[in-house]
Amino acid sequence: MRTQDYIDLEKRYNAHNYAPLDVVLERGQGVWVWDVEGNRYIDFLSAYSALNQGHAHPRILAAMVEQAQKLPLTSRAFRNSQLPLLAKELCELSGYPMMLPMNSGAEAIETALKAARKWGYRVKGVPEGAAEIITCAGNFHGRTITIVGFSTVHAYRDGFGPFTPGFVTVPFGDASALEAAITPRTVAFLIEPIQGEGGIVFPPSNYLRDVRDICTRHNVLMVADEIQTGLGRTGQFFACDWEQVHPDVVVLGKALSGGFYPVSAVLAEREVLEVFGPGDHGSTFGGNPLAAAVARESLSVLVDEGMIENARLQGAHLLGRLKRIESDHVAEVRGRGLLVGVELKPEAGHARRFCELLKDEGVLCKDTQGTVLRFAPPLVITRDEIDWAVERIEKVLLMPGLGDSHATTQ
Ligand code: IF1
Repeated sequence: MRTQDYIDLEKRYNAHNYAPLDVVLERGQGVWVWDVEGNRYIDFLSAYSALNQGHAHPRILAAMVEQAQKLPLTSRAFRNSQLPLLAKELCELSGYPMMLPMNSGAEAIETALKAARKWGYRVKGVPEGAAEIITCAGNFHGRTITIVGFSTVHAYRDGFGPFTPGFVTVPFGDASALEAAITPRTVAFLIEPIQGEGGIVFPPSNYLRDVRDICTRHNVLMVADEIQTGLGRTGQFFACDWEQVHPDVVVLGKALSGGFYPVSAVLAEREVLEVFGPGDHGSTFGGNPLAAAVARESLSVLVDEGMIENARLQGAHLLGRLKRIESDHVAEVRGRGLLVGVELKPEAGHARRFCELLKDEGVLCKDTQGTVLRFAPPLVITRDEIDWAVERIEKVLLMPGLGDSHATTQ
């Protein structure tokens, strides 16, 4: 079968909730992937940061195979010999006293929201049913009805209502707006330290610190969604570490499994996670031994192989090189660690078109917001590999007249 055969099958039998680039991948190793025609590409998306450890990391693969042969699933009706070790190792590494495992990012966000509400009623003393949670304009936290209910993006909400009440929106990066929105019923503020889908948007410096102070003063839980920014992506374990901010609750997913398996977790202070009792929350697969073994090894390789430091080092190199490209199409280049956004001028045409051209050059990446190219390679990338990719990115960004070509939408 050739590329077009796979595309035809997918179009015929699969729901059309995505518009992927027309490249059909079948193999990956480190920062590289190969398509069904044998073409090689550098992966500058890393499955939206789920592949921080690179494709098919041999140590994670070995841990996965070993556990799959022994015992993949028990359900939480019984105990397993991997979950307690993951809980200990993740807590020690992250500085939190307790964790709760789930599968997808959205499920872990839902878990954090449930914990925050129950904490509000049982600990803070908010009247039952009245809890308010503050979220940011431009947020992305997943796709459940509750979560898209507080999205400010039309496409994520359109046709999916009615939505869960109890959510309030404030502008991202505006600490005074947060403080003004807090009422005696506010239980939590949910925030991405850097907005990913929002367009790699950085808040003003000291914002996270101000948020921390405001939340502390008003007895509101600071809940950080580090699903995309955590686990070394920005050159620190958590993106919040850049401002030495310790949220009350942190949500992890994506790279927690090195891309092998859906594994997510909520990390929080004891007072928060202790609101859960037997029977009030759970998941068939959450905390299963295969997930736990894979997550344990994914965390180990991140630390053992210096990937977080590498993200800082190579990220600075990538950002520096991209900033030096003198392209008429580029409005701004911004980034931290290996999470980089190249904002195109409106007249440059849709960012998707650039992604298609980059694909033809052997660089896979994803547009967001129509105007931003998102670059987030695996954290195992070398300086030479960055240079290889930047040469191609430069070639595409220096192509003239892209604005005249047809703009494709998502
Ligand atoms: C899609 C975006 C990225 C996330 C943050 C929670 C979740 C995500 C900060 C939910 C998931 C993914 C999901 C994927 C595309 C992708 C994405 F463009 F949609 F917004 F990364 F930027 N919090 N992000 O980024 O985690 O339930 O998916 O495990 O939905 O198409 P999930």
